[in-house]
This record gives sequence, C-alpha cells and structure tokens, in this order.
Amino acid sequence: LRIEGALRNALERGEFVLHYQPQVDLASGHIVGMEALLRWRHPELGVVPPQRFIGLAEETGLIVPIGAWVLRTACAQARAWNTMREADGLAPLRVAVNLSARQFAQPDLVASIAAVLDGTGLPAACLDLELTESLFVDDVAQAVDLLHALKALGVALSIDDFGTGYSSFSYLRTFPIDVLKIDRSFVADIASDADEAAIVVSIIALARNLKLRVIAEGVESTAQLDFLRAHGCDEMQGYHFSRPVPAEEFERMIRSGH
Ligand code: G
Ligand code: G
Ligand code: MN
Ligand code: NA
Repeated sequence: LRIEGALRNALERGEFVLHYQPQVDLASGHIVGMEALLRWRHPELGVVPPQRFIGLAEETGLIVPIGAWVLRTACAQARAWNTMREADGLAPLRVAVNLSARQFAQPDLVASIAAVLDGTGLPAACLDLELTESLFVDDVAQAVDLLHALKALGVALSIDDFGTGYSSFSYLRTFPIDVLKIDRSFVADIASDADEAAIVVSIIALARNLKLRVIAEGVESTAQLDFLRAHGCDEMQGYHFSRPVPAEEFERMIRSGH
C-alpha cells in the first residue's frame, strides 16, 4: 500500500529514469540499438526494480502515464543520440520500448505513438515496440488490426521473451511481426545443453525463413556469443556486452566508437 502511494507520486516527482542496454549486431560487433528499461529511484526505498512495481502500475492503471513518459523520454533520447551520430557520420540507432497490456488496450495508443514520433522528430523506423505474446490472446482480430495500424506508422514490432508464451506457427502467420527476441531462458544453456541449443537454432532458422530480425537476450558468455553468431543470429543483448546503463554511460559507450 505504501508502495502504491509512492508510485502515484513518482512521475511528478521525477523519480523515474531510463537505463539503456545496447543491442549489438553480431556480424559487425557494432551497437545498432538499445532497449530502454525503466528504473524507479525512490528517495527512501532506493532503486525499486521493475519486477516490484510494473505489476502494480498495471493493476492501478498508472502504467499508462508512466508508459507514455517512457516512450517520450526514450524517443527524445534516441533522437538526440542520432543527431550526434549523424554529425559523426555514424548510422542511426534504434530504440526498443516495452509496452504493457494496459497500454496496448488504450484506444488512443496509435495516435499517442504518432504524436511522440512527431513531437520528438524520431523517424518511425528507429522505434521498436516490444510486445509479449500474452497481449494477443484476448481478441485476436482486434490485436491484428492494432498491429497493422502500428506498423502503418513505420515502427517495428518485436515479440519479447519469444518462446515462453503461446507462440505457434499460425500465430506468426497471423500477426505482422518484425522481430523475435529469444528469451534468455533458452540462451542460458546453449553452449552446454543440446536441447536448448536445438531450440535456439530452430528459432533463428524460423526467423530467417520468415524474414524476421532475431535478437538473442541474456547473452552472458563468449561461448554463447560464438554459438549465436555461428548460427546466424542477427543481434544480441546481454551482460556479456553490457548491463542496462544510465544514459550518460550509454553515451560514453557509443562515443568511444562501438
Ligand atoms: O532490467 P529489467 O529488470 O529491467 O526489467 C525487468 C522487467 O521489467 C522486464 O520484463 C521488462 O520488460 C520490464 N520493463 C522494464 N522497463 C519497462 C517499461 O518501460 N515498461 C514496461 N511495461 N515494462 C518494462
Ligand atoms: O523481459 P525483458 O526482456 O524486457 O527484460 C529484460 C530483462 O533482462 C531486464 O531485467 C534486464 O536487466 C535483464 N537482462 C539483460 N541482460 C541480461 C543478461 O545477460 N542476463 C540476465 N540474467 N538478465 C539480463
Ligand atoms: Mn524487453
Ligand atoms: Na525478454
């Protein structure tokens, strides 16, 4: 209850920050994007991890204004970094933002994303929206329409935690998805467990055949990295390269030539 009260005030008190985790192209080794991850810095509770408040923010509906803040902040930051990179002759970065079920159900979702792109000047092609499979189960036809409307803006749609939800082949045919993010639970043992390795190899092959981009999450070792590269995975994200870091630190990373 105490947390709920604090959460209600957190936005106006400026207690949220975004950390950014690099997404690295496996062929070139270059940073090509980043996932924006929400952090709540409470003056007394310290840094509250998202697992402790995203659920509550969902239940209370607070995730809607918080999510809008996340989207605006991440897009404005990406635009600023891309302006900086353009001056240095570097390719623009993409930014990935997590959308929750409650946000997905907002009738003005498409308009609000269009307004953020417009307001920040970030090209739609630089925004990835991360969705989980659970968002699609309630009303399939409505979800399909919504995804098409989002795609029409020019943004990319990613399936987060791929493999842990309800995915079936018909689902991949039904929903206009651009990116699969392989859940880190599958990546964890690829270098040592033949079954896990087979699953990841199959997801990569599936993505390539369907012309989807594929990103491995939770990459923590060189052995995992080598395995993913050898099997044609496009990008990786994980502690092996970098944890999610504050904006200043991310900026140092991209300035230092990665
Ligand atoms: O760093 P990590 O502990 O950030 O994130 C834990 C979980 O919180 C992940 O499942 C992630 O998707 C979720 N999460 C992080 N940031 C956001 C956000 O801005 N919006 C939503 N809806 N979920 C987020
Ligand atoms: O569910 P989602 O994929 O949005 O959440 C990303 C979560 O994964 C965040 O909590 C982030 O901090 C965490 N994460 C990112 N890289 C790694 C990693 O290499 N290992 C582990 N264990 N967690 C990671
Ligand atoms: Mn995510
Ligand atoms: Na994930």
